[in-house]
Amino acid sequence: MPVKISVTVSLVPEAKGGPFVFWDGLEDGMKQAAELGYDAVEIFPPGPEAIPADVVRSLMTKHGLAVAAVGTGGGWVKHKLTLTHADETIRAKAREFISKMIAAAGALGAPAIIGSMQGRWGESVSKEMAFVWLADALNDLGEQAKKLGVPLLYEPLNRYETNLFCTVADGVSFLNTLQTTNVKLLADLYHMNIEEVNLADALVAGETHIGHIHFADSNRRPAGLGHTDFRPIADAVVRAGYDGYFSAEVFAYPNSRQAAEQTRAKFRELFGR
Ligand code: LER
Ligand code: MN
Repeated sequence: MPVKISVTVSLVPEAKGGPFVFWDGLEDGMKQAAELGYDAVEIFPPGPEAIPADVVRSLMTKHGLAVAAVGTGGGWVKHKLTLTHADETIRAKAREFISKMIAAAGALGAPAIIGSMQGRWGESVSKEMAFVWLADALNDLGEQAKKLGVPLLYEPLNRYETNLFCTVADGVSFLNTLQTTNVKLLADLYHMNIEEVNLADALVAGETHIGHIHFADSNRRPAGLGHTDFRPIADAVVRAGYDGYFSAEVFAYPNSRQAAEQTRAKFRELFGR
């Protein structure tokens, strides 16, 4: 199975200025993704109600696209929910939100992503406590996703966005402490550019645990518009047997259409398709 290419569509106006390519609704994003020869879209919805299975499935059929993944960051952006919040009620709401997102994404054959909803430790929350809460939530939510036949994706973020863990290797160590084997890592090349010694080596070392890749350049612009050297990364992931998505979670730079075109062209240059 070859690697596949996906592009992000944000349905959250409050996230404006964030690293997403298309912003004008699912129909528009999917139409443009199909025109440019993408395999899939990755959706960033405000909540589960924004991606009703019947509506999204008919768009998938119409445009010949899969849904690569669904982000849960709306739970943070809109409701400030995290899995490691000091307040037990907020942690419970965060779990409930993610649980509904797993169900909504699963109905589309897609995994949900835990990114910014992981939160951080500090103040009244000790590091140890945060990891206990995180592990408990991931064991539970990972098994829920398993029943739907999809993994749950967990994304290590850079040091400015979390203090839980920031590298692929630390992510693998953490996954190895879980009871569930259904949580996979999301390797975001932008975060990795800040945290890893060598991106290709980190991807090879973590490959069996990596379920999804965010395809972004060093400055979070589309691949090819920063200083990341993509050739060794592409060669390494192919050699390691990765057959998941490269999904463009990047700024709409210089605009949505050109960001999608640039990403598509870079993917073709790297992978020949
Ligand atoms: C989400 O995928 C991510 O990478 C975070 O930086 C939140 O934007
Ligand atoms: Mn990301």
